[in-house]
Amino acid sequence: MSRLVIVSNRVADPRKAAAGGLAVAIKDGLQQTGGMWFGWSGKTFSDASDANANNHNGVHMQSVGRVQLATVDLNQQDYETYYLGYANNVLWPVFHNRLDLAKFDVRFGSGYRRVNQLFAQRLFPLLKPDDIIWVHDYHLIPLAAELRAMGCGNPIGFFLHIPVPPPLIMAAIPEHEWLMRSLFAYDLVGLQTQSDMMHFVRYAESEAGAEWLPDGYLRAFNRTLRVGAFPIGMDVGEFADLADAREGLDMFSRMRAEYSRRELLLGVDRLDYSKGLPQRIQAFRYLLEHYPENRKRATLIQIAAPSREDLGAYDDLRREMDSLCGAINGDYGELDWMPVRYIHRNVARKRLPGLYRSSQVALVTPLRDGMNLVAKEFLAAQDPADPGVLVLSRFAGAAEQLKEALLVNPYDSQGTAQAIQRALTMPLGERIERHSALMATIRKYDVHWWRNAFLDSLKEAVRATEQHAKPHAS
Ligand code: GDG
Repeated sequence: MSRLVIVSNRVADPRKAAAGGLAVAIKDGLQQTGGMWFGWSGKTFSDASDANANNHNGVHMQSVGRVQLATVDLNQQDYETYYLGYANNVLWPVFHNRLDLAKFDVRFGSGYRRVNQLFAQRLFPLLKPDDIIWVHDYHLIPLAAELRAMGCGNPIGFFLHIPVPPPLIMAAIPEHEWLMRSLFAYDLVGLQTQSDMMHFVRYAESEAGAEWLPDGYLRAFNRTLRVGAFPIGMDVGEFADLADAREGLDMFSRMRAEYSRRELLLGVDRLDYSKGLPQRIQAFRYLLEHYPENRKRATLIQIAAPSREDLGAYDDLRREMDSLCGAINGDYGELDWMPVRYIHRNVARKRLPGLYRSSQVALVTPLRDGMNLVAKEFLAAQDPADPGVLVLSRFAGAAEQLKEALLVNPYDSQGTAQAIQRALTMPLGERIERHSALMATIRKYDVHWWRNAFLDSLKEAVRATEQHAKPHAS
């Protein structure tokens, strides 16, 4: 069996539940194949002497069971230009349709290219001829092109966890042509949704003159690239185990005891402007104003896990949330009831299932989101005999799959408030019906399906390309 090599910006110990996200998604694939996970250590060094502290030609190697973790440090300038600059001040905002928040600076682009070259230089000597390489997310778009330039002929797939913007928004990135050409060095590009696929293909056709071939292949730059939608799923079983573990049960009973007389609404997000948090608070305010029966009755718990605090836009958001939550509590709160409990801290992953289960309604209302796993986690944690209701933004990738949720436009506070009211008053029979349909979807398209579908499609793409002996670009 070929070894799986995962490359992503950050690397986590796949045995730790706290790692969450990608670690949970790929741990089986890594363990089964004795795989390697390569990425940034999260550390920076400020001078060249510190760089020598790295072993194995600049790579820290650590074995975790059968899996090897290989990490590199970055210097301060690379951290600022590649990570804070290009990844999080250019690609993240633009791909989430926020040109107003993008900061275009030529130094960011060169830092991004430099770090991708560095990753390729450090990774290439560690590769074996039959390794399958799976690169993750927007930090590493040009990695395959750098590896190919060094002579790497391995199958390389790329999965983008964030959405693809409409072609004209994408074209605002000064280096967009270079980014697109770089993507054609992969054998497969995986996206979250059909709408991302549509944007990607339309962009490639209009800006790169690509030809759309049968079976999901695009031809441009003398290369053939396969493109597919692989909506990321969750590990439903792992989450059920977490819910049944001591911390999960403990959290559930504490929340039930504390809020026995209340309806609990819950939001769990990284504090990020893509998540629509101010709009959510405004919708909740509208609910209290126009459906006064919810006063003294409904409480919104909003967990906003700190994220990317070195960036200015996130500081502004934090201040805006402090002010909105303060105002709603000041205007509507009573001695024995606060409308919003806003918690700007990380909650331990083991406690999340209990929190989800004790809530009647989840508010997952991003302005734009690649998928949104919180929506799926909330559903998986519910009691099937008395499940809560999911209020979901139509602009989350998850909305393409989770059709039985109450879909809302998060920019419309009145419409969102009406959906929340509907959720709070939904009869048990309808809740059960919707929940069981949603569970069938998240069980069928779980994280194992996602990984296998992507890797099978990658292998097929490589076979098809070899059969046609299509020339590789340099
Ligand atoms: C990107 C894309 C796509 C949240 N708060 C806490 C916490 N979380 C966990 C959740 C969930 C994960 O973080 C968040 O995942 P999302 O999918 O909601 O969003 P992003 O972090 O923006 O992820 C997204 C995803 O990649 C996967 O492809 O779905 O669209 O933006 O698992 O539970 N975990 C803990 N404490 C918290 O306070 N422990």
